[in-house]
Amino acid sequence: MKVCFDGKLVDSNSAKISIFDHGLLYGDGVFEGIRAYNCLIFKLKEHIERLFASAKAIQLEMPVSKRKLSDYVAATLKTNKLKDAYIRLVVTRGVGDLGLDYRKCKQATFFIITDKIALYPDQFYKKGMEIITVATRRNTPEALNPQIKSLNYLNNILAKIEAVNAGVEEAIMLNQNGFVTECSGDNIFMVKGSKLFTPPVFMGVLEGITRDCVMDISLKSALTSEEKVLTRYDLYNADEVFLTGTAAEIIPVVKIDGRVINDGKPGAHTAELMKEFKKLTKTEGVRYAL
Ligand code: PXG
Repeated sequence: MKVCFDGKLVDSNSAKISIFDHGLLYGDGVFEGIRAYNCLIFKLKEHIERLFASAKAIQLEMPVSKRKLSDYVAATLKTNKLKDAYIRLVVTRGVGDLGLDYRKCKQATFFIITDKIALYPDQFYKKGMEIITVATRRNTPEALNPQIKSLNYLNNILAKIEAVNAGVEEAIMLNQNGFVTECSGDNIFMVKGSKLFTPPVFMGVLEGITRDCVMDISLKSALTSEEKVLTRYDLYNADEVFLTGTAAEIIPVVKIDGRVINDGKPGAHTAELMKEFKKLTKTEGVRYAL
């Protein structure tokens, strides 16, 4: 398996990060998770844009242009002969010394890993999943804005640990005021009547690309979508709940904090959105040849 390391295709075993890299020492860096479906890189432009926006927010000068980075992604997939893949793009502040001073890091490091996708169990999609609310609150936008897809994911990992300890796979995080934000690696949606709701970005959520995509799909469906401040009460009494993310795509949720959502089965609107989303992944994207 090859990876792209600072613009060079090298064997994954020989790609090494320094112990003085601030990405490791301080989580000082940004990343993206992207997918390719049958030689089409889904929403590549949107992911590259978000990566650059995250870098801008942490005042990290990107070591490569958007165009070059897109080319490197395609080249890495091609070298590894991957038709379907998970793509991880990482940019770190680079090598510095033992101190927070980011100015000591003269050159940002970047790498691209492409690999087979580790899919969620089929059961989740067919039967829906159970999730819980955890005590760990989402980072506040005033401190570390969740819009920044930074290498500092401890907030999300702490939430995930709570979920796993309670025997479920995902965690709903609330913000400081107790309103719903998102899960550890996915955005959350609910359906009530013919309306689709998801928490607004200012609540403290990552502006998910799958989230945007689902809202776009809903424009052409019988559902109207709206960003709305949501409480746990709203979720418990929803007709349907589902999660969205690059890795998860769209996963129905059938139980939250012990409350069965509606009849406990994945809903019809969710199924329709899953179908339409699948169609998009088959037809849209940046093509590469193997
Ligand atoms: N919220 C958070 C905190 C995320 O990390 C999403 C929402 C969904 O965003 P996108 O743009 O992917 O729709 C994410 C993204 C993984 C994995 O391996 C997780 C994400 C992306 C790719 C892989 O668990 N999370």
